[in-house]
Amino acid sequence: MRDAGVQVPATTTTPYLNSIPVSEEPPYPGDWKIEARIKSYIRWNAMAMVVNANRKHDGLGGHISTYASLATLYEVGYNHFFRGDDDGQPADIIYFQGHATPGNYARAYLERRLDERHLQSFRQELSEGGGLPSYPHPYLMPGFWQFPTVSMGLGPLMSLYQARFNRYLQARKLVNWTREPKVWAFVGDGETDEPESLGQVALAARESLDNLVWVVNCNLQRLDGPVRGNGKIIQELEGVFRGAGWNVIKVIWGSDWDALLARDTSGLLLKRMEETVDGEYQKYSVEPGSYIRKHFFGHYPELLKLVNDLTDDQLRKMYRGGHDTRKVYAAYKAAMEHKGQPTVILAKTIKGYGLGEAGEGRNISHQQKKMNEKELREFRARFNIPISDEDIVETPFYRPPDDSVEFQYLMERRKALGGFLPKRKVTAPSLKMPALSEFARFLKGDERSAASTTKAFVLLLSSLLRNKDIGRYIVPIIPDEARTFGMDGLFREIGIYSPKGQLYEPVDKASSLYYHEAKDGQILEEGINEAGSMASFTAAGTAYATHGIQMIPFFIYYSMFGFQRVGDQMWLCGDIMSKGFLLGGTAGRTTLNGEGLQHEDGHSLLLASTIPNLVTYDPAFAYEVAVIIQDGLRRMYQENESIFYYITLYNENILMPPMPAGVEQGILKGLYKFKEGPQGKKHKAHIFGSGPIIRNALAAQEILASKYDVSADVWSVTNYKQLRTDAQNCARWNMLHPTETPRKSYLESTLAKEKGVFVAVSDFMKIVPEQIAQWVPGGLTALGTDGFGRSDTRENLRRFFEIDASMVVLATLSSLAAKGTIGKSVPARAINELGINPEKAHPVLV
Ligand SMILES: Cc1ncc(C[n+]2csc(CCOP(=O)(O)OP(=O)(O)O)c2C)c(N)n1
Ligand SMILES: [Mg+2]
Repeated sequence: MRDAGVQVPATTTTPYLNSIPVSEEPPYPGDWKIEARIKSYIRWNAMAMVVNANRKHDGLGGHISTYASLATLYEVGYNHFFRGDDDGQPADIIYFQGHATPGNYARAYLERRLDERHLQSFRQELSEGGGLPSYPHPYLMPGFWQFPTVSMGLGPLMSLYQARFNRYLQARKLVNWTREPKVWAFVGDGETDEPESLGQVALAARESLDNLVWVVNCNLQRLDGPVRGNGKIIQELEGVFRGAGWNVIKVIWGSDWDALLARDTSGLLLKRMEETVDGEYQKYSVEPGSYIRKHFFGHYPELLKLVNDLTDDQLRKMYRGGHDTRKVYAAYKAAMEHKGQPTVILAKTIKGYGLGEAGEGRNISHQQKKMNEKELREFRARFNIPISDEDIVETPFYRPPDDSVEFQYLMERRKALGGFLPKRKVTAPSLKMPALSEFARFLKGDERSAASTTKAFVLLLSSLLRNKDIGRYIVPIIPDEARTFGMDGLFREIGIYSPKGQLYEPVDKASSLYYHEAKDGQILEEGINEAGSMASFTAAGTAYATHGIQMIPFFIYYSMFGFQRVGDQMWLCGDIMSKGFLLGGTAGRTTLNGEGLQHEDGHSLLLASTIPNLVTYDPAFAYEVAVIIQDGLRRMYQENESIFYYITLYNENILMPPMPAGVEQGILKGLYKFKEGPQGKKHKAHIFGSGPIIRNALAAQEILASKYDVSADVWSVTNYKQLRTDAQNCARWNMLHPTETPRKSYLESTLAKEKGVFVAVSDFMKIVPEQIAQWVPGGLTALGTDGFGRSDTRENLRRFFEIDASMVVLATLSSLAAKGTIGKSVPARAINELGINPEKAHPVLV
C-alpha cells in the first residue's frame, strides 16, 4: 500500500488485549492456592508495618498502596523466576520499586530473615538496635539492599546499564558464567514520566540486551492522581517500547475476562475496552459492579447481554491481568525465553488493591498510611488472615509457623531457585595497587614543556591501563569528550566496547589513532550522555558487591555537566557505595575560558562537598594528581574503604614543578606549604592557592616582596572539604569533652605557628575556601569566582572575577591594613599602582 502512495499509519500499538493469547498460556507450575495464602500474609504484614509505625509515631509515613498493587508481580517472581546465587552462579539483579519496601520486608519476615522487632521498627532507624530504612538504601542496610531505587527514574536507568555492563564483563572475559543473570527492573507507571526512565531504552534494543526485563506496574495512578487520565498509559508505553525495539508483553486482563472476550464475536467489547480512558478504568476500580454494568457494558446495549449471567459482585471482582498469577507467570516465562531483545511487561493493576474504601483506586491512595478498625477487619476478611477479633485493633504481624505448608512451600521455592533475595554481599578480593614510586615521571615534574593536569591524568591513566595487576579492571567512561581531554589515543590502544565489533572501516583508519570499536573493547564511549555514563560508572563501581569483582571506573566529563546535571546519581553512588574516580575535566570558572556561562564551572567542588563519602580533590600540579590517585586506588581497592573520588582537572598548560620533599601527607590531608616567602621582609602573609590559580598566588608573592615589603608563603590547598571535616570533628569532640586536653585538627596544628594574615584564591566560588575560615588564625580573606562565567581570555576573566595576582596582592595588603599592621594608604597605593578599578561592578551582580 505504501508503494501505491497510501498513507499507512505506523503500527506501534496492538489492540488493548493481553499479548499472550489464552491458547498459548503455559500451565501454572506452582500451587497457586498456597501461593495466594503466602501472598495474603505478606500483604497483611506490609500494611501492618506502615499502620503500626504511624500509630506509634504520627507522621513517619510509608506506603501501603504501591505494594498492594505489586504483590502478584513480585510473588510470581519470587516463587518461580528470581534466581539466587547458592549454586555459585550469579544471582539475578533486581531493581525493586523503591516505595514498595514494606513488601520486601514482609516477605523477608516470612522467610525468617527479619523478625518482628525489625518490622516494628520500620522507618525508625535510630531506635535501639536500629530499624528498617524507609527505602532501599545499601548504605543503611548493606547486607540486604543492593540498589537504591527511590529517586524515581534512576532505577530503570541503572538497570539498562547494568544489563549492558554484564555483557561487557563477559565480552572482556572478566567473568566466566555458565548462567547469565537476568536484570529485572520494577518500574512505576508514573515513574516512566522521568526522562531518566525512558531516555535510554533504545540502548537496550540496540545492544540486544535479552538479559533485561522491565515490569511496569501500570496501576494507572501516581501520587496525585491518574498517570494518563485522558489516555491509556499501557498503550502509550507500548508504542514507545515497540518503537525503541523492545519485546512488549501486555498483561491487561485477568482470566475472568477470557470467556467474555471469546464470546465477543462482534469486537464490540474490544471497542469498548479501547475507547475507555484510564480515568474511567480507575473509576471502575472504586465503584460497585452495578456501576460497571451500567457505564462500561451498558454503553452499548448489546454488550449488556454478554454479562447477563454475571452478578454485580462478580463484575466488580473481575481481575486485572497484573493481579492474575497465571497471566503474570505466562508473561514472565515468555520474557525469559525471548531472544535478541529486551522485554517490557506492561501489567495492569489497581493501586491499593485490597484496601477497599481505605484507598483502593482512590486518588489519596498513595498517601494512605492509616486504617481504622473496620477497614482492618475488611482487609482481614478479604485476604483470610488468621487474626482474632480481639487482636485486630493491635494490627499484629502474622507469620505461618515453621511446620505450616505455607512456610515449607515458600522455603522450598527459594531453595530451588538458589536462595534469598534481595541480598548484598561483598566477596571481591582486594587488588594489588601500584606504589607511588611507579609514578616517578609525574613526581619529577617537567620544567621545560608546559602541560595541564588533564594531560598528566591521561598519561597516568595510560600507564595504569598497562599495569599488569590492575590494567584490565579499569573502565574508562567517556561521554563523547575523549578528544576534548586528549584521550583519543586510547581508542586504538584499548578499543571502544561494542557488542557488534566494528562493521565498517573508520574514516581515519590510516591514522595511528583511528576510531576503533571492538567486541572486547575496554572503553565505554557513551555518546553525549552524562546520565548513562553515571549509570555505567555505578555498575562498574559496584561490581565488587554485585559480581564479586573489583572494577575501577574512571569517568571523565565536563565538570559543569557533572554534579550540576546528574548530581542525584552521584548522591546515589554514595548510598550504593560505588567505588571509582569521577574526573571533572575543564574545571575552573576562568581556566576553561572561551566556553562561557553554561560551561565554566566554579561550583562543582561545592556540590561535591555535600556527599559524605565522596573524597574531593582540587590538585594544582601533576605530582599532586599522581599522589591523590595512587592513594585513592589504595584506599578503595586495597583497604576497601566505602568511598569514591571527585578530582578536578584543568586544561591550562603550565610548567609542572617537581614534588617538594615530604609533602605527600600534606597533599592528601588537604594543604601544604608549597613555596616559602623570602626572608628579611617586614610583614608576613600566607596565600592559599588551588588548581592553576596557585600561579596567581606565586605571582602575587613576588609583587608583595618586591614592592610592599611583605613575605608571603604560598600554600597549595588540595582539599578544603577534608580540612573542614577534620576541624569540625575536633571542635565537636572538644565541646563534648570540656575538661580534657583539647584536640587540634591538622589545619589548626599546621597553621598554629604561622604569623601574619591569610588569603585564599581559587577558580571556584569564595565559599569553597571560606569553609575553613573559622579555624584559620585571624580569619581568612577569600577570592573566588562567584557569578556567571563569560567567554574571554583567561587573563581578562581572572581580572573580571578578581582572582588575578593584582587582586591577591590587594587582598593581602588590605588584610594587613585591617589588622593595623600597615597603614590604609598602602592598599590605596596598590590600587593605583596595580591599575585596579575600584568602581568596577561586583561580578556576581553583573
Ligand atoms: C525523583 C522523584 N520525584 C518524586 C518522588 C516522590 N514520589 C514517590 S512515589 C511517587 C509516585 C509514584 O507513582 P508510580 O511511579 O506510578 O508508582 P506507584 O506507587 O503508583 O506504583 C512520587 C511522586 C520520588 N521518589 N522521586
Ligand atoms: Mg502508578
